[in-house]
Amino acid sequence: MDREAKNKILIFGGTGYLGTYMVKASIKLGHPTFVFARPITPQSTLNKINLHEEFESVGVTIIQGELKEHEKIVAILRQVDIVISLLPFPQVPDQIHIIEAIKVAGNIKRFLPSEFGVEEDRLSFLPPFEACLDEKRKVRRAVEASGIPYTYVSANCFGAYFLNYLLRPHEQQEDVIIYGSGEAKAPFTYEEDIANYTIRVANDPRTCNKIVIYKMQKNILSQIELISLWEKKTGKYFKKVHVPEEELVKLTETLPFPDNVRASVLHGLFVKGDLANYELGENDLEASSLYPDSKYTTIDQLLDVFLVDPPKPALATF
Ligand code: EMF
Repeated sequence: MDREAKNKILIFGGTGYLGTYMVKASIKLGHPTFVFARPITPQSTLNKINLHEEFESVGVTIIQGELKEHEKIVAILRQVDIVISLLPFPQVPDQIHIIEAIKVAGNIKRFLPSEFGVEEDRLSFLPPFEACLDEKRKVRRAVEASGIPYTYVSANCFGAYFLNYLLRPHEQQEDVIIYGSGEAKAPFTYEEDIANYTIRVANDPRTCNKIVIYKMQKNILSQIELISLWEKKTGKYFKKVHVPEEELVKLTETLPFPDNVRASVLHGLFVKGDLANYELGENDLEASSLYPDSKYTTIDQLLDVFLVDPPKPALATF
């Protein structure tokens, strides 16, 4: 199918951590791609300016504006087919402006609100993270009430992000931190696969008004398994420093924002193992089953990449 026949995709948050992967995947899969981004100002970082230039050099159309510019957003929506939001906190509640504009425009075939992490309608976490998830739940309910065709994506743990966070390959450290016993498993999805699957999901009639979970069997590992793989590949042995559950719970209660949120994310993911603990229901869709032709990167393969050229660590958001 030529580019013109492909759905036009508008991405909010396209210059963020997962957003850059998403924009590149949209272009690579042949979609006319638009990014709604905050205006470049004299205070904008060089990284942001360079990213705008890089995107435009590969054919991305960038519309600069603020989420409160209703008419501007309606006008751009009328030129596209699919909307993907990757807006991070604290902009998650501001997605209501996108929902309102989509209702007025009336032509959007699918809206994917800013999710991509845990499946928040099935899981609960300690208060700081739970409060963030409550905001995402409110957006889901507003989307459902609006009647806009939607898909929610739960991609679980971002692969490169968490390999950096847990193994810290950029630091020459002798020890590695393990949250809890280290035996609880978590599902990981490499960011490039999150983006590739999501562009396909957004265009797939089978996923309309559904939740799609990215949970590939080969990528469900515990911290101990992850560290053991890394030790074998690096030939190094790391001293394991355990953070007991009770200490992590205390950190969720005492650390300032956003560190308290991160502590509650770690507690849910790696101490309770909640993401790996629930089984997919018969109505659940799982990405690698939907697209068996699409090879995904295993964590073992991603560790091989890390061995030679570890992606630089980033501070993802919630
Ligand atoms: O910084 C984080 O975690 C550090 C421990 C945030 C980025 C992690 C995150 C993960 C999620 O699902 C796995 C945020 C939101 C999520 O839904």
